[in-house]
Amino acid sequence: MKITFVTGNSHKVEEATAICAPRGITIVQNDCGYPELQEDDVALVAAYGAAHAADRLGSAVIVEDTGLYIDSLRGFPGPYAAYVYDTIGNPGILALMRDIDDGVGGNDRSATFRSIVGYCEPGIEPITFEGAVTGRIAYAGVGEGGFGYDPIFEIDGVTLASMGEEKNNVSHRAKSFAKFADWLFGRGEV
Ligand code: ITT
Repeated sequence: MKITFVTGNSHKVEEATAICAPRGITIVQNDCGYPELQEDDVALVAAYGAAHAADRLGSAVIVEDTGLYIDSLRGFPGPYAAYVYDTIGNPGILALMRDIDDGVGGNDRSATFRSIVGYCEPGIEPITFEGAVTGRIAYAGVGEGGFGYDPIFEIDGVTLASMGEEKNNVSHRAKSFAKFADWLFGRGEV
């Protein structure tokens, strides 16, 4: 089946396609945009965005919202990951974490990516699917692949930007889209 993915980020579309195509789902990008709530919970942002886009387009849609939660920065930038990336970027995050070592007492570089897929059809309540992955913030950017925070987010010593296709097996997005695909399959739509 085909599903419309409302996003302005073509990297997300490439990754969603790599994850969903083997499951019989074709992802079609629409970059018409949607209002992003200033909310602490990315699930609320995705649900609201999906409902708004479904009403506007008059069809079933998905949106996807990502948050990055750095433990030693008390969850910063969290749902504001896009704004922070566009302002201070990876160099700014690395600078904020200059004095933070991996070690005991919670003073470490651990971080979690959360991805929420929001699905909606006109006239129904939106449904959300979450995927999360925990890793750590590297001491410097490494790797040419991926996008956004990928060069500074590592899992078992390898940054997402260095993983190539493997990112689509282990990432937050791999998990949220796999849950969404399983749900579609359960409805008999694929
Ligand atoms: P849309 O809202 O149009 O889908 P966006 O890029 O604004 O696209 P988000 O608000 O979900 O998407 O993204 C929050 C930020 O996190 C943004 O700066 C992204 O570049 C970054 N980001 C999202 N997914 C990521 C990933 O898999 N790896 C690294 N950075 C990611």
